[in-house]
Parts: sequence; structure tokens; C-alpha cells
Amino acid sequence: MLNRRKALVTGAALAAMPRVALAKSAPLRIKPQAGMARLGPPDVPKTAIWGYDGQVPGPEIRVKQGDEVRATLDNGLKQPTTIHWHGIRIENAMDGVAALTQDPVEPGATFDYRFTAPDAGTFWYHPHNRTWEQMARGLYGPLIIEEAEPPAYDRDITLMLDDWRLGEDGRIDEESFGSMRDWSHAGRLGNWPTVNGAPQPDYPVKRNERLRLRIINCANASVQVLRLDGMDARVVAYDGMPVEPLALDGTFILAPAQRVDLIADVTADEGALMIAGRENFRACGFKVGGEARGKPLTDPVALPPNPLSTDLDLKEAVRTTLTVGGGAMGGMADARIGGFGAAYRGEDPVAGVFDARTLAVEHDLVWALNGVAGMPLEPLFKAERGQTAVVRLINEGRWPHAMHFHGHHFREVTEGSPWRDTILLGPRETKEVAFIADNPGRWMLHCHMLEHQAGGMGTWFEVG
Ligand SMILES: [Cu+2]
Repeated sequence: MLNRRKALVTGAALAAMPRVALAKSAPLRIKPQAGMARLGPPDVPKTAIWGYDGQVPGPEIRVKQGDEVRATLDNGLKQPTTIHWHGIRIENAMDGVAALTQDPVEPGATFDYRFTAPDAGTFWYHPHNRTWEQMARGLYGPLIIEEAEPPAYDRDITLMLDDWRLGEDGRIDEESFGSMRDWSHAGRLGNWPTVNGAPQPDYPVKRNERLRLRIINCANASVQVLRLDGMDARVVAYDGMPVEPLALDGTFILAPAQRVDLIADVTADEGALMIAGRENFRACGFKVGGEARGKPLTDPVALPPNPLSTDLDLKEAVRTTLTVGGGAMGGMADARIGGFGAAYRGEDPVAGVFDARTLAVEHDLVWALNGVAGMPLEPLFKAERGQTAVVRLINEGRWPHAMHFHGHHFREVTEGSPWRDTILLGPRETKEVAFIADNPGRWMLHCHMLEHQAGGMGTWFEVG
């Protein structure tokens, strides 16, 4: 295995992101396929990855709020895939969840996605079929929806954080795919971090420049603890939803799939850094050079609001409890098997209640939601269109979870909580979240620690 410490001494090249200007007339063509990427240090061979258009991250898709995105998925992989447009309050049929909202797209086949992005902000796209493997191999890309009138800044930088499991030869560790140890513990944690598919890249900036940093956690399961040095930064959005600007003080946390938008003024003379984790590991750098910006910008940094319904009606809400059971040392006695996948394949769902060992050994299921392991035949709850939904999330186990709701943004039912699409639920923690179920369809709700999802932590709800 590559050792992170090796990265501490590695110099890095200046990095640039691939960009795609989206022509309104022609649909974009996105081809997930095999490719090569220099993920490791210079003395380690390139890594065989799967990427959109063969690169990691995939091309940045950038449109204006309210514009239509047309994208043809052209599957160049040897296994079926889909594209999920994470965090977009999208039309249900375009949500990209294999078996729930569409058939998986077979190798060599295509699927046309077409949607209008209602909200401006930082989003991303990734597969929703065998996600635990396809994302670990590099399938993800940024989806940036621009405000009509953004606040003033000099530079807009997207930072996609990942955490790979690589061998000394630079290869992705394939043997541990499907490891029940990972699935029942913290998920697939990596040994090699990258930002935008590069080890510790440096981004050129100038002193006094104002940056907009869009940080996305693309790791399968790692919760990232981050810190910015050499900048004066404010949080302006979480998961694509603007918040009252808040000065960044010390570390900030990004669970898998979460995003944060920062507006940051470069105050350092030589170099600014983003630091990750307890080891003070250097995730990426900002090389300060050239002539300084004469005067720092002092304009307001708040983002314009998005058209999200926020008027919760807790009295008339549909209320549900979702209890997470299972995992190593979780004490789960038994569970039923959801059966959704079997029914989708035209097989008879497995009936009966099974003990935890049988579930793990015979069915690769190690987690349950409300005593059901894997997607259930019936939705967790049904809401009338426009009704408020309240979900009490209870984690009885020892592992954190990153709970993601599709098609909607929600917030904790405590004053001043931000609107998000993914929330970190700590060990033995309970959180109550609420949202207005105004997007009709069948929506997935799952843990975004992808091994947990694969191991049983997935359910769905229906909005009429
Ligand atoms: Cu989880």
C-alpha cells in the first residue's frame, strides 16, 4: 500500500481543471470509460481508472441557473451504469437511480438525460449503480450551476476531494472490493488522497485575490476534516444552498457527498494551503505569485437565495422514524431482506427474518433500516405533494453515516440549521430533519458511505 507520508514530501505541479462550455443547441456526450491518471507521486506508475471521458474528475459541466442540461450517457464500461445528478431537485425520471427511476444502462447503450437545474450552486454527478465500485474507480465530476448575479470574486476553483486505495505499483486495490470488513465497519477508507485527481496540486493565486472555493467530498466513505491556512474565508453555501455568510474558524467537516462553498481572501504572502485530517496532511496548495491584487475586495459575499420552499408545516407533517441497525459491534439481532432488487429482476423476494450472521454470509447484507436490510418493496413513507415530511434519524450503532435524500433539500428541525441534501449522523446520535415534499416521484434515501448503502442502508419514499 502507498503510504500517505510519502505525499508529505512530494512536490506537485500547477493544476488546471478540464472545463466544458455547454452549448445550448447540442447535447453533451459523456462517456464513462477506462483511462489512465497520475494519482500517485512521480515515481509511481499511472493508475488505471474508470472516468467520465476517461478522466478523473470527469469534465466540469457548467450552466446558468434555469438553463436546460442535455447530456447523453454513452456507456463505455463493461458493466451497466447510470448518472445521478447529486443534489439537483430534478424531475424523478432523470434522477439516475438504477432500478428505482430507470433501468441501468447496459455496456454500449446510451441514455438521454434532460433537466433544468432550479438551484444555483455546487453539485456533482456520479453513477448510481454499483456505486461503491464505480466511484472508487474514479467516476465522478463537478456540476456547477451559476447564479445570474454572483457576488464579486476573482477566481472560481472547484476542488474534488477523493481518497483512493492504491498499491505501491499505483494500481487500485481491487481485491478489497466487496470486503465485508469494509462494508460492516467504516466503509472503504483510502490510503492515498487526491484533489481533482492529482496528489497535492497547487493552484496559482495572487495575494489579496478573492476566491470562490467549491469543495466536494467524492470519497466513498471518508469524512474529511479540513482547514484553510493563509486565507480569510467565509462559508456561503452548504450542499448548493446559500447560508448567511459565516466566518470560517478552525476546522470544517465534509461527510461523503457533502459540499461547501467558501469565499476566501488570500492573505498569505507566499503560499496558502488546505490541510486535511488529524495528521495535518497537505491536501492542496495555493501558490501565491505574480503581482498582488492592488486592493482586496470588500463587497458583500452572500449568495442570492435559491427558489426552495422553506415554509415547513410541522403540524400537518407526515412523520417517520428511521432507525439504523447493524454494522460491526452494532448488536443487530435480525432483519428482513428488502426484496426490491429481486422483484425488479423478476425473482421472488426472499421472505422471512434472518439473524445477522446469515444475512452477512449468505446475502452480503450487514445493515438494516427499520429492521429491513436493502431496498424494501414498499416506500418508507408516502407524502402528499407539498406536504411537510419529518424524518427522525436514529443511529444506534458505533459508526457515522452520511444520510442522503434524493430530489429534495432538508434541514434539521432546530432553529437556524442549514438546508442540505446529505447529513452526517454520528455514532449513537439522533437527528430530526424536515423538508417540503414538493417533488413528485419515488426518491431514494440512503447512506452515502457507499459500502453501507451496498450492505443494506437504502430505502425510498414516495411523493404523490
Ligand atoms: Cu453509513
